Amino acid sequence: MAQVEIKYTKLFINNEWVDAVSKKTFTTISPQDETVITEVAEADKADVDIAVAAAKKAFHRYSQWRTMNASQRGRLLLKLADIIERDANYLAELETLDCGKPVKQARLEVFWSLGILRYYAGKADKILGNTIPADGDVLSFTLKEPVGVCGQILPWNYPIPMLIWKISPALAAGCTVVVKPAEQTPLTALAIAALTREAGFPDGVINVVTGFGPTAGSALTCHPDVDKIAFTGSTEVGHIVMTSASAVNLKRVTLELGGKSPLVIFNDADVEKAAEIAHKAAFANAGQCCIAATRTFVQSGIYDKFVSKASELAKNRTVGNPFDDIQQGPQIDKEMLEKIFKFIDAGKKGGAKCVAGGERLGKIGYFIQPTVFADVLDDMKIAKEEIFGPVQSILKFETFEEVVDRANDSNYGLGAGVITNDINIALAFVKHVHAGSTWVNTYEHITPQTPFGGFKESGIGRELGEEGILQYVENKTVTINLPKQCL
Ligand code: TXE
Repeated sequence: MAQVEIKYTKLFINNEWVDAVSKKTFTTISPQDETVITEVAEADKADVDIAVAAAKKAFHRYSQWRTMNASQRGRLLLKLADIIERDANYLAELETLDCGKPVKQARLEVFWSLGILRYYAGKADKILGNTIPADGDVLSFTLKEPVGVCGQILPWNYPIPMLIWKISPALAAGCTVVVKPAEQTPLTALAIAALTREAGFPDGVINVVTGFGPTAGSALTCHPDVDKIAFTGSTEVGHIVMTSASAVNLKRVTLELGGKSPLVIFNDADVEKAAEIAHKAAFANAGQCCIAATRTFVQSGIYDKFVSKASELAKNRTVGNPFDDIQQGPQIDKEMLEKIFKFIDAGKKGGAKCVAGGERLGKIGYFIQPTVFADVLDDMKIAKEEIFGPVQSILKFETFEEVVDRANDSNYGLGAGVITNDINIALAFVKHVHAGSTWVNTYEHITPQTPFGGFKESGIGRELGEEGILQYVENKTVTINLPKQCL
């Protein structure tokens, strides 16, 4: 295990490091060897109340933050980006320690996040309203104003990117934030909190409360002084978040939830290339990815060849110590390990053909062999529910019409992909598939500029791009009575 210095384990409130009011702590565990990494302060309602009060004060109309020029907010974000870049290697190692992803992948994710931070830094002074040719002797225009105090609840699968996705548009828009990282991966959010202080963000603008969902997370979603919640996590908890937000103060809610994304490969595709795209689409981040293409639909003419190539790729995928040069590290925790094996067992018992993997790797650490099931049918558990592990399900299809209906037959609608050389098929698929992001001859290509989010139970609202920042502003319409001669 690499030695990575852990500098911060307390709550970050009002630019200060503080213990939880209860003095409680919780352990964060290494997914690689199941040892305790460290103890971290455990926030609950009392701490969330203090953090929200700090964020509310920082949002006061005469505060340093509210009176700062928008361009200066942008410069602060750029400065933060430069400091994060300076510490990129350290942050990547800390991320790997806490969540087990390959360190080279963690490094790429830090740089990918920097692109998002810088994109939104540039947007801070470009959040524009409209002038409107309204009826009557009036002048009308709209102002885009920051929504207020934002609670931001993060998942454990991409801790740094998810933090940056959430804080960048909120801060660019002029909001203040209280962030709750996932209990499995609190360390990098705390390390980045320290960097926000170094960058010079005023007190209370950014607060980080580490703790559990039903306590700290719920205290945020139920808090009457929180104006907006941005949540990434399970669809199950998404329902809870929505219910509490609406019960308390109708706070604004954006949700980025689960998926069961289809990737459809037609007969005319290059099988080798298609299998590689599908492999990455299913196994990236050990399958712990909301847009993982977990339903690989393959047309009958190339089906057998594709299955054999997919199985070969999975068998050759390197799994092991995430600090080494490997492709896949451990799953996040014991609970997820056990959950994934329930799915693998269901696949085997349900009649799908396991053509690669299917077993645990080693006895220590949460490692699973990359697993491929062929001959999967639509009504099997592994084809319907989100597994969130390194499991690819391959399903055979015959016609375009059939596969579109089958791809859309899901409560989810996050990602979808199509691989074909026929532009008509590609565009028809894009038009008819129910998904927030669709890719043609590629997959999982997410950029700072392009909105991301789900149809149906995959979520509400969009992150990234122009749409992403609009989720953090209120629209104020201003109408001014003007005598006719002034118009
Ligand atoms: O998610 P949870 P879990 C899916 C994936 C996975 C499943 C369960 O299928 O197998 O979710 O993972 C906080 N009020 N995704 O249990 O519980 C929690 O502390 C407020 C998809 O980790 O949804 C954490 O910070 N907050 C997903 C965050 O919610 C609550 C990424 C996510 O935890 C809360 C992760 C509550 N009552 C899992 N309960 C994606 N969309 O990428 C929990 N939380």
